[in-house]
Amino acid sequence: MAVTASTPLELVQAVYDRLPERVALGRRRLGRPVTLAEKILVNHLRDAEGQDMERGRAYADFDPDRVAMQDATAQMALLQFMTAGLLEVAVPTTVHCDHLIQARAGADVDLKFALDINSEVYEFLRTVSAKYGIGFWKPGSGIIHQVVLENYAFPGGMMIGTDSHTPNAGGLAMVAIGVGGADAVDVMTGYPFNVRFPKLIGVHLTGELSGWSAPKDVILKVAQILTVKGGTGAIVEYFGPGADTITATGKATICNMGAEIGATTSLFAYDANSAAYLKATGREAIADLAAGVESDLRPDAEVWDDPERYFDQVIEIDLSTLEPLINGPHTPDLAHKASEVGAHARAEGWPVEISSCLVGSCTNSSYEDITRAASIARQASAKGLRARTQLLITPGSEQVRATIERDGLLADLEAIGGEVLANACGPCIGQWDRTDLDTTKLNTIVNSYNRNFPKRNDGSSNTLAFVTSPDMVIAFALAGTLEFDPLAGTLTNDEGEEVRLDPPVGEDLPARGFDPGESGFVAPPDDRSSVDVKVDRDSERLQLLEPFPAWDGKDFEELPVLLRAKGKCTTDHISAAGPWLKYRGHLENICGNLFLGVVNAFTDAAGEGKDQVDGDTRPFPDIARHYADEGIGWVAVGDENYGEGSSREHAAMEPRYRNGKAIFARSFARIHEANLKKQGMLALTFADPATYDEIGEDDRISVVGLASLAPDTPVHCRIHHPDGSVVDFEATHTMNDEQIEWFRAGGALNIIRQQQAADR
Ligand code: MIC
Ligand code: SF4
Repeated sequence: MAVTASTPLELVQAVYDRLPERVALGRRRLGRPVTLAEKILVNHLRDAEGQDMERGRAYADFDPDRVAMQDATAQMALLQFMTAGLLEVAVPTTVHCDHLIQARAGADVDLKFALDINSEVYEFLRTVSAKYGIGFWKPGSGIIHQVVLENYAFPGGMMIGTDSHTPNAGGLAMVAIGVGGADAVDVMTGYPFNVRFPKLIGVHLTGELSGWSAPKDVILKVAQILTVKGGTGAIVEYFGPGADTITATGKATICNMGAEIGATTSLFAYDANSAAYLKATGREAIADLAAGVESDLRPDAEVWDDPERYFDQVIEIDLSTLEPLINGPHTPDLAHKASEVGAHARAEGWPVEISSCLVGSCTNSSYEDITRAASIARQASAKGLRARTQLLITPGSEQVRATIERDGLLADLEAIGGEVLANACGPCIGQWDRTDLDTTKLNTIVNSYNRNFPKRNDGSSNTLAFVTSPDMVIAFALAGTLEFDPLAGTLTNDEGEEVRLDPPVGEDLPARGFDPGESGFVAPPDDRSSVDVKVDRDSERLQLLEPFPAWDGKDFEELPVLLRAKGKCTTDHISAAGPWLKYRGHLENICGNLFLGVVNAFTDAAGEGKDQVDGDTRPFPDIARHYADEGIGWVAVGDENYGEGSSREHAAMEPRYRNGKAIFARSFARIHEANLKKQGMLALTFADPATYDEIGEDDRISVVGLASLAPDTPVHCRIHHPDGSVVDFEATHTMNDEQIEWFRAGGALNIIRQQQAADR
């Protein structure tokens, strides 16, 4: 199939050709009508007739239609893929350069600078894509999820992506799942994507959004209800009359941020808004094909009538009563009404004065988002108001940028003081060379992004980040303080008059059509055999991978505890982004950040602990390296939802590379747990959560009976206290037989390598 800047029609046709029959099969096997998620899942099962579909338990094999990767994760994924020895990828795949561009001085300068300092990595990604038949999107073309929505997502499709916000494509009725690179390697090498058959959470939407309430508020509300772990192992399916009132890009915003509640993915049904978006983005032919199977791209009618029967949990949201929300700081589920956030901030001692406001990210950078934001900016100018904070805007894609520039919307934002950055992730992932203030002091920022963990945006834990809709970001920028509710409050303009802001007005699609801007797509060449993929031996940015050693068949006896994490331990805490993004292709070098953000429960210090070899206090990455050099295995201990957040598999590969053997936690986030297992690490959950408190700094941990590791059977473990006392405890795991083999082989990739070598 030709590798193009859009999903080939024959691919979509093939998915729709088998859809009605598979839907019927799903109804027959489940003995009832089915939801949309079930239709799409059954249509992508490798063995639709035989696969166990017990939700939340059975592991199922799926054949996704596409793979998408962004530059920061693609490096490690493709370095792994290269070791499998294949000539080309088995399914249509794309690489998108968006994470490595740092925001410093504005779009053009920043892009040039990124092209320069990242040239080696971009060249690797370009050539490796060319070699293996992968579509390559150059830096500047936009953020992966926006580019995928505009070009590749299609209703009823299934996709995996090496980024946790891949579910963005659920806005176009696609089952799109964020995974680590090793999962992507499975699919790129022709193996199925294996995941637990998801549970289903239904969100019943009634009413209609109006005024200041935006799609973002739906997911900010859902995050408040479900919390950061409430979606774990589940697909969130939005349905009901309210769902069909939301535009395709609005739905994408909601699905995108489903990552923040740990959901496997989120999706909406196909409707008139989906068709309009497909047509506006040059995919009328896909809309025509979708029309032919429309009823199978929506849940069965019975699901609307009696949702409790079909979903494990049902949430009701009346869009007409939904108020604008602003969530944060530190966690995306901490919701406040705009009318209350100021008072709350004062009570908590958070600065109410805002230092910076930012619009953009994969969550909120669509044409509609910018029109709504620009409508506030326009009236602000007319009413004599300007931004009282720094205001930074990152368009989601080159197509959005070119269109909003043509339509005068960028000018509206610039007129109130906005500055436009490159079409990229930028400050959303710490790629922000912040010079506007001294970040050693507590400060508040407001953005339209999705994650707000400490240090996320500017590397400073003193920066308190709140997430909200783009319209609200502009309102807060004009106010300069959290103590402003645009629904009720007034602002003083440059004439000293009190003025009110009217609610935002948006256009979901450009009346004059999209301006594609400068194309950033590079197709692989016809003759790929001569393409040379270079990885310099002395490179600081790229390093070829060696297979991890297989398990030696021995129990893990009396291993030191590298750390016990206190509180939230996200992948940002385990393997920070920002300045460390530059080492994403170099396992040895990126290990320098291992656990640097973790608060040590034994001392309350961040990023350091006691080296058990010599008793000295050192940064965690140094201790881990020391243990690895000495051949000492170790364990680490986490609390709830360990590994929350991103898909970055570095957070699993680094401990593995540094000779970590097991991670214990009270619970794990889905993608991270999968990443640990893929790399041959044990991810063990305390059977009794109180065991977490039992583990001391100088204890040793044993994990025994590993030779008889079996599915659904707890693992026996022991704590050896320094006084010689021993406490036995049990830990559970989620490995099936195949995954136990990954552990034995030293990682799933070793099995693929062996099988590929045997086939050759
Ligand atoms: C993020 O938003 O945290 C990232 C950066 O996009 C990550 C991927 C990465 O770490 O490269 C994600 O969401 O998966
Ligand atoms: Fe990029 Fe931020 Fe989206 Fe991650 S969440 S893909 S860093 S824009």
